Amino acid sequence: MFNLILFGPPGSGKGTQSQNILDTYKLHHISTGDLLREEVKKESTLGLEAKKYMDQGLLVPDEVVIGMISGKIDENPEARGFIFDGFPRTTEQASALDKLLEFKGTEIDLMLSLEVPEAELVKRLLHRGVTSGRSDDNEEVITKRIKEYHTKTAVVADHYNTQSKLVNLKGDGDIETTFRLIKKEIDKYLQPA
Ligand code: B4P
Repeated sequence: MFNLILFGPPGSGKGTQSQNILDTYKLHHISTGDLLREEVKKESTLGLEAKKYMDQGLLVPDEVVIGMISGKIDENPEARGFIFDGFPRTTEQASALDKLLEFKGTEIDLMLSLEVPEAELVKRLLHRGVTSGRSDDNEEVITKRIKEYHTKTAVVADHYNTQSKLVNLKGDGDIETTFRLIKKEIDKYLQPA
């Protein structure tokens, strides 16, 4: 089993590149952002709670997100491996993920961190806001999300760096160029399926 964390600030291309990785390596994709948006759409209790945070550009509480992830791993025992997209976003989530995987006899193999300058992030997210209708893609909320990333999430890279699993990649090229950089790293562990 090969387990990858795709890491980076909001708008760095985690969701976009997850799709490319999925197509090439047939890993199972777990995006906490997508899972939370599905719950919001269903207007479930979890979704209504999560929406309060997401609409403000804040992280959803750890216990809500960790519970969701555990279920998704259990539902896919035959997976070749997992892409964790947008998770973990706090050191608490990282420790919980490590424990969860250890319990299942596996671990994170690699964290790829996409580095993109802030001005480019804002530009991409404002553009996505026009087409996606996402309530968190306006300038005020984007600024809050980037701030949350710096205060709570950026430190998660250190967690995996101390385990020698972190690789930083330039994420400001076009989608194909960035995917070539990602593929070069994953190929060291796994062949395309
Ligand atoms: P997410 O859904 O994870 O989304 P994101 O960080 O905004 O975007 P991503 O990096 O995936 O960017 P994308 O590929 O779409 O989070 C949303 C919210 O959910 C959070 O703010 C939080 O409230 C909550 N949440 C999620 N996970 C959580 C967790 N673990 N704990 C607590 N709360 C959590 O790319 C953005 C845009 O750029 C797209 O339009 C794309 O087309 C474009 N783009 C991508 N790559 C490009 C490139 N190379 N060149 C030009 N444009 C590019």
